Amino acid sequence: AVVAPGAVHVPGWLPAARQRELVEACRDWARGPVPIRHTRLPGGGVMSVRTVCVGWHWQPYRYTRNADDVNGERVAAFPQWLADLGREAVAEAYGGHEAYAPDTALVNFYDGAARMGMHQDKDERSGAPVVSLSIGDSCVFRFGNTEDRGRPYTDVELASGDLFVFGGASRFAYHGVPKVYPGTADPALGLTGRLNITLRETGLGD
Ligand code: MD3
Ligand code: FE
Repeated sequence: AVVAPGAVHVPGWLPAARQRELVEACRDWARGPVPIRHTRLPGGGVMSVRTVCVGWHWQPYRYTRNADDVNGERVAAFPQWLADLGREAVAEAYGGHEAYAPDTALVNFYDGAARMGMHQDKDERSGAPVVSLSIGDSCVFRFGNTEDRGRPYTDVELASGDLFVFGGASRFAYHGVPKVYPGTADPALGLTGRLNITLRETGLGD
């Protein structure tokens, strides 16, 4: 479904086996070299989601190779299979074969109380699309406008296996996650809570 120009939602895109593989990969990344953590904001706040990064380390509001705000280690390398998955995702959403070369992934883990406030993603030096993959519990995803955090916005329920691609005019829209529905994931996934994996091009080069 096209939610807005450049914003395409593909429910149930990831097969169950692929979802389980991604859960395992996220478990590995969460262990290290930089362990999953609640990101501290410069204003003193702490995010309720826990995040681990792959390829580049995101800290508000820049990307680094080493997690100098956590343990100083270099983040895990961005695997080729994840770049391939990103290309498949963009091709599925937009049709045809677009050039897409994501070099970083942010993995967000939500427990039942975690939320993400309305924000824009503008730390990347690239207008390339962001690919979002949801796994585990369902949530309310709020997709807003490019002007401010308020209305108009559209609430969309995201469930396990859903793909969302944000490119073009939607790339710099405000968005957030006001609610997670605990216990809605298939128990066979072996995951309590919600995982969201976003793939991005940082535009930072090697
Ligand atoms: C629209 N993550 O990591 S995914 C984030 O579910 C983030 O964890 C949320 O917002 C999550 O920055 C929402 C959907 C999403 C991700 C990136 C976007 C929507 C976006 C970038 C631009 C526009
Ligand atoms: Fe975001």
